[in-house]
Amino acid sequence: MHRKLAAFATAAALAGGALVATPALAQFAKAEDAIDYRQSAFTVMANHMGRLSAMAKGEKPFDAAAAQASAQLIATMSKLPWEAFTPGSDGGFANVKGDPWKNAADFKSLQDRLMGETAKLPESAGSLETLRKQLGATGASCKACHDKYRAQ
Ligand code: ASC
Repeated sequence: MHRKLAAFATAAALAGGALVATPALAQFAKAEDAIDYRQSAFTVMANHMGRLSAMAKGEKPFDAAAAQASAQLIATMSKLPWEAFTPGSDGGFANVKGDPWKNAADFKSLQDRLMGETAKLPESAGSLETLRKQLGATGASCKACHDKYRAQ
């Protein structure tokens, strides 16, 4: 009885402590799940950046409604990856360099820069000229982080 109670109390304390100390970890059962999640968000973003880029370069005709939809998706998706950079999720197929966990303030400022630029994309998508300009600023914010923290 006492041992069972003690085991229960220990398990509850551990679970409670883990939830308080590392809320993000609770969303992902394994490091691989966190990596999958954030890479999925980046994949969707890159796909829609590619669609906008094709219009900006004149490879595809400018379609304001499609551009608006892609811009809105990019703005939304750009909020998702960050909680999935869970501590220890740097192995395997993670594709990370430069230790974003050790440089958390710098990493966060790059996230904020990206989200700031993507938030301006939907409004910019009304004309090809404004879209081109804001796509350039957004792409530069992608690249600033990739140069430091994306392995390839
Ligand atoms: C994209 C895309 C990226 C960024 C980066 C900007 O469209 O897929 O990873 O922009 O290339 O330099």
